[in-house]
Amino acid sequence: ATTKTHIGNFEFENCFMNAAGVYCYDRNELGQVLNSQAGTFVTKTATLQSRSGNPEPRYHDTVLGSINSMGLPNLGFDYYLDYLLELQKTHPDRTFFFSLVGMSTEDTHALLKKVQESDFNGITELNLSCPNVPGKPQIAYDLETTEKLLTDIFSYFKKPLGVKLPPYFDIVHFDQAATVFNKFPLTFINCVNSIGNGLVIEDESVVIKPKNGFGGIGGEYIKPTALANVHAFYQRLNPSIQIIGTGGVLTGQDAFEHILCGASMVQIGTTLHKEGPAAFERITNELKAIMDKKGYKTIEDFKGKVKYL
Ligand code: RRO
Repeated sequence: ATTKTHIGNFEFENCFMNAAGVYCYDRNELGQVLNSQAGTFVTKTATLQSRSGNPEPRYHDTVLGSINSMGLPNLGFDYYLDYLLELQKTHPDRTFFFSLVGMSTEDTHALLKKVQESDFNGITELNLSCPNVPGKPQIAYDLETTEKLLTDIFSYFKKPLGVKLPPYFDIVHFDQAATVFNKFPLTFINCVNSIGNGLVIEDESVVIKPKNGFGGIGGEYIKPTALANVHAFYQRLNPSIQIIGTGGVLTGQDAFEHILCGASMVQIGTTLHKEGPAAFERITNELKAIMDKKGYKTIEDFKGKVKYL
């Protein structure tokens, strides 16, 4: 079996990649994903200026997943763009994802205009779902703001663009969000970011320092929510908008389920943080074994084909 895939007009040797925020802070981490079995990588969400993020400890692994309140630490737009432009020369046959968001609407437009004017020829992922910057709401929970933002963006942004979404939890919200996204020439949506503002307690105490312990939840806890979001949007979106599935992927079986729900690419966050880039080879082999056993040769053979009762 092959786990090749495509997003827009770009082909990828493998459907697995990191989730933004994990193994993507600097050239060292991105280089490790580049040289792993992953099909591509996405950078840590970049802001115009570098940020040190929230006070530590700000990431904590649990048996069933993780909680984080990193607060958007990143090396700044120019750092990631320089690396991406360098890779376009050294790896002209490959395509990478650039994750971005501004600390304000004006900053978001400034960032996207810089991408538009640059030689970057990869895919941009606009993060509409960071749950961890005190005082800044998750943009995509406000669909009026989101629609206005996308309207303004697509007036000047002509390169491939997708959005990273928070999980939604109500059928009406799936309907309303899909109606907004269907108005735009998005290349993809990515479901889901961490479930925002959970609270993990161990030994009578919270486990991370920012926000008195509140943080985004990832890992095994969130797979049913992630699958529901992938499939709800798969059912509702124009087929030209592809779906990246993220959330609760520990095994090849988890990835198989994301693809059954409609994912064209699968991202790995908490498991990559726990296991390192060797996770890509293990999970790819597990998915291929499932496909071989079922007689599926490509992911197109089962993508979106989850059975109903
Ligand atoms: O940096 C973070 O705190 C962070 C971000 Br930007 C995000 O989108 N999702 C997340 O779980 N953490």
